[in-house]
Amino acid sequence: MEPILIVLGIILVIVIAGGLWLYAGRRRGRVSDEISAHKPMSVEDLLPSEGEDTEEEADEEGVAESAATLESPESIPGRMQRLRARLAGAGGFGKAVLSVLSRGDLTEEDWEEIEDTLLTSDLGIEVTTSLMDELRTQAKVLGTSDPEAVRAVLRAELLKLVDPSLDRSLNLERPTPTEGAQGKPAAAILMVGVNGTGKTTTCGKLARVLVAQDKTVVLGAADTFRAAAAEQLSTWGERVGVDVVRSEKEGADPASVAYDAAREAAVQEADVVVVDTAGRLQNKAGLMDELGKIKRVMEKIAPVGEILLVLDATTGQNGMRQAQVFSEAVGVTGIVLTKLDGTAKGGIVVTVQKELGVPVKLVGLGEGADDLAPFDPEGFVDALLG
Ligand SMILES: Nc1nc2c(ncn2[C@@H]2O[C@H](COP(=O)(O)OP(=O)(O)OP(=O)(O)O)[C@@H](O)[C@H]2O)c(=O)[nH]1
Ligand SMILES: [Mg+2]
Repeated sequence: MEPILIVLGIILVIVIAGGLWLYAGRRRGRVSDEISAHKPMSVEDLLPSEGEDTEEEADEEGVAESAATLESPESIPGRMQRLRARLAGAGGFGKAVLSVLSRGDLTEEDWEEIEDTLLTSDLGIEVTTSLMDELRTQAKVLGTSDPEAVRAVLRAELLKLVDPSLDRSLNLERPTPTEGAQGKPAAAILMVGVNGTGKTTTCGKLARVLVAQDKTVVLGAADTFRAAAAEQLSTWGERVGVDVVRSEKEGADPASVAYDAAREAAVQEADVVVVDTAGRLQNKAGLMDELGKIKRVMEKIAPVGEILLVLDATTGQNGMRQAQVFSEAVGVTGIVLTKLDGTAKGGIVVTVQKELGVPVKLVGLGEGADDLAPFDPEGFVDALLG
């Protein structure tokens, strides 16, 4: 064979082999890409790689915007909408009852299911029994085949229990000064309740609402039990832009701090003074007496117009006992029901109002600065019904 033909043959073999190798390499690359596309996502995958145009920068504007909007409190209708959404999200007990009622032709078991739901919602035995009687009667008269009619009946019954006729407004009228007191006293609000129910948070949120209504506010840190408590209230004061009267001394007399706050508010001619107190168990007589003293001392300046008992909605019937003792000790004028966002047991609203004869005035719906709303019976019942 001619040497030239041998050389050409070798070149041809090399070219074919190289082509095959390149083709196989491309296939390998594609397959490994496909595999990596299906690997589980790791934290690193969420981080932008260097030099990549990140969304973080774009978001910075958004963050700055929300920090600015934090200073202008949310409107009341907006809050009520959220209350609805949050209660409905938690699965209000009304919704559960409605779903059984709508089955039509209810068996005795169905009625028992309704009764259990009402009892576990903290409505209490007495209210549950009378509501059951009423629902049974209405079901006999009207039947349960029309879901709209059933809903209307249940809505009307729950609304009756929550009682829309109660006056739920806060008393923010400037009081007449006590004889001999100086300055122009502010409307005084005293926040009381057991440990951890949300007193301090409510003071902060409430101050924010009042500021939004163009009122001048002074906060009083009469929880001198823990240094952190005054710190917590001061943080709220800074956030909301109001003065906080506190004692630098841990363990100072809470009554004297409450007095100083009321006096400072009078001197400043502020509209409202909101005084936070330490959480106390209702069975500690000494601490309950202390509360009476705080009130009496504040009244050297002017009468305290509002004593708000802060109750944690998730504590159920235990909250009732607390409510009674606090009411006996200082005469509660309104209830703040907190943590309603974390429970489907809205029945405590009915029980506490019935047993104390004191209306629920405010509800706490979360830990955020705008998560406090005036209690609106219709909105509440609608939310319970989902
Ligand atoms: N989910 C939810 N959490 C709340 C609400 N109100 C308060 N909290 C939280 O409950 C916890 C206790 O709140 P505080 O305001 O410190 O309670 P406190 O009654 O002042 O507590 P003490 O001073 O220790 O008696 C905090 O983590 C709050 O953020 C609410 O309406 N919903
Ligand atoms: Mg507190």
